[in-house]
Amino acid sequence: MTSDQAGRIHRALDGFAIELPSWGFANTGTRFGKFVQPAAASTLEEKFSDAGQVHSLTGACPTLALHAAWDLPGGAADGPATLALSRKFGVRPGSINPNLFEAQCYKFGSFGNPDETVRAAAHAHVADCIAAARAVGSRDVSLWFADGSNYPGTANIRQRRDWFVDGLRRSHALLSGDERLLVEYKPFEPAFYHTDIADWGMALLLARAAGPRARVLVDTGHHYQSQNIEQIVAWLLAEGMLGGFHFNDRRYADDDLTLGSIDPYQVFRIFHEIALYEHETGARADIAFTIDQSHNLKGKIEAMIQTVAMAQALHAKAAIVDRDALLAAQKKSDVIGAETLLQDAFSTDVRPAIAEWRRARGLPVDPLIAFRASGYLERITAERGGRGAPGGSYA
Ligand code: LRH
Ligand code: MN
Repeated sequence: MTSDQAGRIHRALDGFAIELPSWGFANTGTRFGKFVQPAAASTLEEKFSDAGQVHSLTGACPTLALHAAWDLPGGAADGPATLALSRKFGVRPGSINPNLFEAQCYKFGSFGNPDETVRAAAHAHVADCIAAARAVGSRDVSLWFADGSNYPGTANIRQRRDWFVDGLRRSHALLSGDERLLVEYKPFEPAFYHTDIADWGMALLLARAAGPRARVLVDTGHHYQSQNIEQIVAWLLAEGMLGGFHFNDRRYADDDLTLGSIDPYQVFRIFHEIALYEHETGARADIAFTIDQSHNLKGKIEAMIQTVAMAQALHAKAAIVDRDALLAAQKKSDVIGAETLLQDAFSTDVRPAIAEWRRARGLPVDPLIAFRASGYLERITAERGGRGAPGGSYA
């Protein structure tokens, strides 16, 4: 590790923040069940408290993504109480995620529902979320739609597309300042024949149709097995339409496993494409990094700390790619030369440089060991443990 590389890692980590999902601290499950963890968070205060732990130990996650129905049932009216929790635990409210998939009325969709009263209800929910975002000082309203169908011929795909254009335009018109709409795509689940926003192209065209404050959100778990995700990232960067990520890992589908647990090279390649874009354009990519995982078997706070540390390590590895040498190798089609530059960076042990970065900022060298020694888990298990099994489907 050269001192130049260590310096690049420290600068990269100084500029790196990743948002925590409130639902990642709560008891979640699969359609086959939910294994309850006594220490799991179920109130917004507990979610902010746990996020505060992760941020205080890693120094890299100053914001908490909130899911409207689960965290802000009162919408904007919950603003003052939410800001009080934010001040108490030192983590700011992050992206606001409308919930357009749980209510019974959304059986046949939300923005894409043939019933215009349901579409109007969905529009109103997103409007409430935009007001809630403004009330807590959040910039992003992050939209994911479960909308789609399960059988051929049962949905008018073009008609539903038009309704999405209309709905997103209505929502976009309510934005102000630097507020953004993030449009997340997903190829399937819970719909298993067609999903209205199924891939990056559909999300890009809809975001463009909505207006200049709309961007595309890439959830790493929302791709077919053989899709080249970093190529999609490169295209969205080139189009100026990449707004954010939901990071997780998967072996099969939208498994929502912890980042880098299955294919760490995947996330490294994504960070590399972003770093190369910034290197070549001199522009800072305006991207919101967020974790979107469900921790069914791992301790939720430990899984979150593990994820943030992995994200920092992969971001650090991408920061030390010799990009000038890479561009030269690419220019003369030096295949092995170019490939080796990426592999060298990926196989570099960046842990000593990260430990130095943490030490210099008064952070524990190993946040997971520090968490285990803190007694926090024992304390919240005692405080929260007595509660029975929580209700609710996802979180
Ligand atoms: C859908 C999704 C979406 C969330 C949910 C918790 O699969 O990725 O981002 O709202 O998970
Ligand atoms: Mn997601």
